[in-house]
Formats: sequence, structure tokens, C-alpha cells
Amino acid sequence: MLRAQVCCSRELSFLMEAHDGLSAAIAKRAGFTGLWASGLSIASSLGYRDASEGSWSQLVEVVERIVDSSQLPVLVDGDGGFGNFNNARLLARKLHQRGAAGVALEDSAFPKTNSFVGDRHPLADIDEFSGRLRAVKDTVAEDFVLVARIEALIGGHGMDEAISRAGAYADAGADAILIHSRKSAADEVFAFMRAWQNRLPVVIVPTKYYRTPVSAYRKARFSTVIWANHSMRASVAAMRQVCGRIFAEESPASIEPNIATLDELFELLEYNELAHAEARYLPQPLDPRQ
Ligand code: SPV
Ligand code: MG
Repeated sequence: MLRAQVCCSRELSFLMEAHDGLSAAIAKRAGFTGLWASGLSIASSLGYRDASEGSWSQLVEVVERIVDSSQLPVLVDGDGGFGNFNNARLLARKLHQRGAAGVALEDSAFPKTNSFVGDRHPLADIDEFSGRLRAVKDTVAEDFVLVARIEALIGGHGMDEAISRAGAYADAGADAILIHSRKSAADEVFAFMRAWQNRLPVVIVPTKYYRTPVSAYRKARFSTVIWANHSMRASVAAMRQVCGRIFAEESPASIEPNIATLDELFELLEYNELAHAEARYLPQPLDPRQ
């Protein structure tokens, strides 16, 4: 249950990025018990920029594959909800229908810019964004987790703004707060945690401050850490290398030992289950000896 992982557990929990059914299956095999359907990673895998270029319906389609192939609780990066309260509640309802366990909505203005791109990060109006949260809460089932993501620190609006937004979003019914920071050290998120006093569980995304050991997050009583884009970035590095080598050498021979075998792929996606099902459900050929 995502609710247990994000909102209710006393233990620090982890969500691993997935951007398609394959990356979801790999994360599950590694041992992760919950996934983050990353907007950046999904956009990248579709060849879009993380700038509201993909549509909400494309997101919903990808999330369905992530859910199906992993059967894990999935928290979806819903950006700002793709519009106003009406678009946000429609998105949440569709994500719920496709099996997602929750959505994170961020208070950036539409069209969004990835938090690590540029310096121009206007925020949504606090009351208007709170209305989006309320609309989602009023629309989807009780067990669907709503995370309110605050971009005030990313946009340089300061800690007071971040705290006052967190308070408003808690009042609007959010189940947890995601506080995002682009600093290379974790000071900002720790300062937020001290000021916030755990009024709601707090989720973090240590993409830039990756050197901080997770023991520090446990001690500070964060609820959830999201590893937001690492499988996608790993695949970019691997695909670049493979494409470059095959192009240059006009042969895959030198990279063959370093890539997944076909048998690994078949095992990962459970081809044996299909073989068993075929034996059970397809008419079987007659034994020629009979
Ligand atoms: C994502 O994974 O799309 C996120 C996290 O929103 S970040 O890219 O760090 O903003
Ligand atoms: Mg995102």
C-alpha cells in the first residue's frame, strides 16, 4: 500500500523511478516495493522535454503499463495536474482507474519547466492550487494518496513561502508534502523539516543532494525518499555507449558480453508463464507416436 509507505509508516520508505513497464519490472526485481512514475523520465523516454509537452492521456497510458508489469503501488508525478482543478481531478480519477496508488501535484505554473532547468519558476496562486488539491480529494477514493509538492524553494521564494504553502496544502487535504530543492547539499530540506514540525509526512527527491546518507533522513523523520530518474539516466548512458560502439565498429561483437542476454529479458518478463498458459489453454498437437 502506498498510503502505508508515503504517509503512515514510521520507517523511511523508498520509491524508485519507473518510466515504462520494463523499468518497473526491473525496479521490482531489485527489491523496491513502491514506484515513482517520473514525469521527467516518462517525458524523456517518449522523446519529449519535461515542459508539459506530453499529454495527460499519454501519461495515463504509460502509468497503466508500469502498474500492470510491476503490480506495485505507484505514485504518479502528475505535474500541476495539466490545468485547473477540473483537469487535476480528471487526471486523478483516470490514474485511479488505471491502478495508480496516488498522485503528486506540484504548485508550478503551467506550462511547467523541470525543476532543474533555468531560473524562471513562477508558482501557482496558493488559493487556486489549494482548490486543485481539494477537488482531487473530493473526487477520488479515500485510499488514493495525494501528495502536494512545493516548488517555492526551487523558485527562490524562500522558506517562509514554502512553510505557508505547506500549511495551506495540509488544510486543503493533502496526505503528504513533497518539498523539492535544487541545492547540492540537503540543508534546505532539513531546514524545512525543522520548521514544519511534521504536521504532515514529508517526501524528498535527493537528485542533486545525492551525497547525503539516508541515515540522516531517517534521523530527521522524513517519510519517503524518491530516487527520481536514475534508471532513465542509466539507460541513456548505456544506449549511448552501445549505439556508439556498434556504429563505429559496424558490429555488436565487442559489446555483447556487456548487455543483457535475451534469456535474461525472457526471464524478467516471465515468458515461462506464457508457455505454461499455452500448454493449459491452447489445443495441444497430437503426439505423432499415438
Ligand atoms: C520527476 O521525476 O519528473 C520529478 C522530479 O518531478 S524532478 O525531475 O527532480 O523535478
Ligand atoms: Mg516531474
